[in-house]
Amino acid sequence: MIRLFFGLELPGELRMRIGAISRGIDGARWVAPEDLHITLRFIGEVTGPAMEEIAAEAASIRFEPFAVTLAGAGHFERRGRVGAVWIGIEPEPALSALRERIEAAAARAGQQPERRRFRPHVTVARLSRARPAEVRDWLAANTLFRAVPFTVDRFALFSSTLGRHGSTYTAECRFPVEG
Ligand code: 2AM
Repeated sequence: MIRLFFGLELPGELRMRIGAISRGIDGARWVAPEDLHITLRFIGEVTGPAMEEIAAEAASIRFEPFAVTLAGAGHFERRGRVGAVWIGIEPEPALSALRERIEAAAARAGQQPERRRFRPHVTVARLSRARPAEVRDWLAANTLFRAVPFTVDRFALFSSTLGRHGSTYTAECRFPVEG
């Protein structure tokens, strides 16, 4: 079985920039710069043949290149606790449209529909017992984060491997605009 998700890779300069703000919360599990990404559609554990089917459907997706701007910072809570901090993404209809096409491709490959609302973000750290004051300070320090837009001209099917220091991600297939 292999754990998969669709997502966007980030340009190196952006990953470096986020790497530079990946500090200041004691006990946070910071995502390594090379693993920073935007998830478009989480798939989960599948077999090799299922992965091939998913990739084959994704390969039929066509889209026009578009620009994405990372801006702002936020957090996700679970059961009243901050579980992750992230950098946000400015609303971009072309990004949502690409996500819809990936959702349709996943459905054609037999995946159950994703019912959760799409909240595009770049997870910077996962937290379990962080001090609220440190989380607040990190969010305040990065609320004005804003990067130059970058062009999205491909998306990727990533595998996720759980290692000793958390998950690492590998782009297994890339799907460029030209098909
Ligand atoms: P996160 O960054 O917000 O944690 C690989 O695990 C990617 O898929 C991560 O970016 C993660 O989002 C996302 N992901 C993991 N489990 C998920 C789930 N059950 N539903 C949706 N997305 C998930």
